[in-house]
Amino acid sequence: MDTIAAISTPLGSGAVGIVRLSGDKALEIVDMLFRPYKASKLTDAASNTMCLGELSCSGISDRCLAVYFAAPNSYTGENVAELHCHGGVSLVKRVLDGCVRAGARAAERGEFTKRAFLNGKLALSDAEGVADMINADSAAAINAGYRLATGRTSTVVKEMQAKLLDSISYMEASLDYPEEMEDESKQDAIHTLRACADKLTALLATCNTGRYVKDGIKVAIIGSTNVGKSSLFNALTQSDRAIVTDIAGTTRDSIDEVIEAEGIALRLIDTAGIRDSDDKVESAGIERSRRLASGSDLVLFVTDASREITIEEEELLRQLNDGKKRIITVVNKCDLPRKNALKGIEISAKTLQGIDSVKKAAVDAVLDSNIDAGAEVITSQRHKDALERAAGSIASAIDNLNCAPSECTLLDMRAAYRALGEITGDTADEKIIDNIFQKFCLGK
Ligand SMILES: Nc1nc2c(ncn2[C@@H]2O[C@H](COP(=O)(O)OP(=O)(O)OP(=O)(O)O)[C@@H](O)[C@H]2O)c(=O)[nH]1
Ligand SMILES: [Mg+2]
Repeated sequence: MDTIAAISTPLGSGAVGIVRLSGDKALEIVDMLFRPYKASKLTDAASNTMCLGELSCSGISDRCLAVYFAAPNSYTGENVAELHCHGGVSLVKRVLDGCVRAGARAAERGEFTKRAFLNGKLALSDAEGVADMINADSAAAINAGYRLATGRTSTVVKEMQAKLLDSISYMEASLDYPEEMEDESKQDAIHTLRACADKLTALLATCNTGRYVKDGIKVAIIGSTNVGKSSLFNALTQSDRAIVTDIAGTTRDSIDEVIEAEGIALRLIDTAGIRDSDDKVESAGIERSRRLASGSDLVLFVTDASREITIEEEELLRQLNDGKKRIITVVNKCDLPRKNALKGIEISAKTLQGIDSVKKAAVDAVLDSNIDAGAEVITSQRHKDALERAAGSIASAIDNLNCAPSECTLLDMRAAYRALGEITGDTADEKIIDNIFQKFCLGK
């Protein structure tokens, strides 16, 4: 393979900037640019060991660290070298330029990880886990990415594929033999198919939770004007991002912010208070509030404890219920005398009473409590699609097994095998693979 090079750290002034090389000439190139202080060249020193030395290229020098990982024991499976220089933008760009002049090519997005996949170091789903970890913004999302990256999903999928393949081979072989053997192979197949069907059902049941774990929960704060939505938003985000006044109709445009609760990202949206308004700008904001409510995973319906519930609020609640929204009612201003009979979580955005209960309730309302924390969770739509197709083919194989020729069952079993292979990557076509790696950052 040709040799690729990229800056693997974000471009900006920082303590360290890493330029990474992978390919046939990676070691040769690093030896041209870098002189360790305690050896004549980096590759004379031990693999996987940092060496201090002097880097010279593109008219600049740096005292820095370098390391190499000899094939096949590297991230990509190829010879890999890394130059850990000082993290100046101009400096690392010149180092990359030096690598290119010495014979490397600038890497494309995700090309290091793509090579790791092509060299059998990672399953395709493992590589997706790496990207998920990089893009994660909550502890749960990082951990789900980590489980994916370290092969939890690919192992389960490969086990199913292996069992299917055994049954397929047995059934194929039995076609040329007397009926008893065909019956035996069908017995074997039904056993395998039922086990796979159960596993797939269990995996697919985690998809909803998986989506929230990975992408977070979209929470719209909705209610009449002046009930304290923006005050609640500020209390939850521990900021003063939203403007709070005692004038009804303060918030015109929505604002959003991500917080973490119980390890899950909550994507909070403060919205304009909903009421009848002749004001053009306010009406546009109210229209936006309704859209955001309907596009959210959860609505925090805020009401004011210090006054009775209004007809408009009752109407708004009815509309939200009709839209099948998950709703948590939040009764705010509980520091004032209570006049509002609506039941809900009692809080005061002013004294911060009950704010933690709102966070916990938001997570509990959306996450499936039946799924235990350490369980395998499907977080990717792509994996979900493939699992659904595999489950469909397996259901059809089970249906056909005793009433159609074995060939029909075999077709379904092969289709299930291929669908599962799209997850691990062994039957994924080039377009899918390219699409996945293009979502990576440069240098990964
Ligand atoms: N006593 C008390 N006052 C509160 C509380 N929360 C908010 N307020 C007051 O209620 C008024 C309205 O608060 P906002 O947060 O701007 O209300 P809002 O729902 O965002 O209002 P709009 O943006 O106009 O829809 C302000 O004067 C706040 O100080 C609370 O918990 N207790
Ligand atoms: Mg507001």
